[in-house]
Amino acid sequence: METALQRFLPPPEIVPERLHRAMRYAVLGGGKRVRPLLAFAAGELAQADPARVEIVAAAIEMIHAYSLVHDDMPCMDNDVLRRGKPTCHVEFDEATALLVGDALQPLAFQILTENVVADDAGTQLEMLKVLALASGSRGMAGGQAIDLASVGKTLSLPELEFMHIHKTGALIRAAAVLGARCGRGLGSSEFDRLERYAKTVGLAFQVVDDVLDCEASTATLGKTAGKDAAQAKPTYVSILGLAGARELAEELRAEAHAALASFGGDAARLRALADFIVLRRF
Ligand code: GRG
Repeated sequence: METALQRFLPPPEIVPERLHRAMRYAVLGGGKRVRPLLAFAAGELAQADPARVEIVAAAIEMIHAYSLVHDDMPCMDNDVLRRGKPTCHVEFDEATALLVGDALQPLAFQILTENVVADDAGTQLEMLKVLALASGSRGMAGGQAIDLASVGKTLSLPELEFMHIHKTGALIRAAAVLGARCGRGLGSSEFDRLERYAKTVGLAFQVVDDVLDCEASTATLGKTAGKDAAQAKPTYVSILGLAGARELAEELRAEAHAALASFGGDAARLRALADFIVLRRF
């Protein structure tokens, strides 16, 4: 994955050098790569060629990296630390950070149009639409808008879930869907179960993120800990308490495993990822 990302990002010595350096800074050398791992795991379920999955995984990671750069900017979360390093706007400047996002997003779509990732053009076009919807106002960007509007408010559990299904869950679902679409066509029941798995691990990811924000240190997370409470953000912990949030994460892990129950060994990595997402400490 790291090699693929290096390859798809513009070289730092090409004009405009500063923007290209900042794009590489934002994407390379950090991050858990959860979304690419999900794409590869779902690809394995559909016996996809890893060379194809690598392309969709890189595209998704570029969208994710851009969202982190923008999320950290002063107009949004205003943070100084990400992936254990100064955030992009701190290391470079605000205008460059804005442009990093502006450039990473189309680059993701560019690599999905320049490379063959599906057996037929119709499926590939459908895959582009999946990524566009997951990233836009009915996906991640919309979830971020709801998040910004909910600071200082009390949300109900369904409202919180709605926000996270969009903000975090949409791209996680897209990673699993696109990874699988690189391979053989899954039957509709198989696909439904994969989607149920993806929705569940997407939520579990966020629940654990909320728990870690309370429990883990800034050094372990590589980003500022304790921010949710400091910014009066509604979270699973603020609604359910720490023990309740941990319990929910475990329930979601069991649900994710249940969604995969009828799959055999091809789903082994998806199962391992559900465990990683819930049991992670960073
Ligand atoms: C700016 C359009 C726009 C969207 C931002 C994803 C997002 C929406 C904001 C990130 C803020 C945040 C802390 C969200 C909670 C869950 C999350 C996505 C955490 C970061 O993802 P990780 O843990 O990050 O996968 P790494 O660095 O490991 O890739």
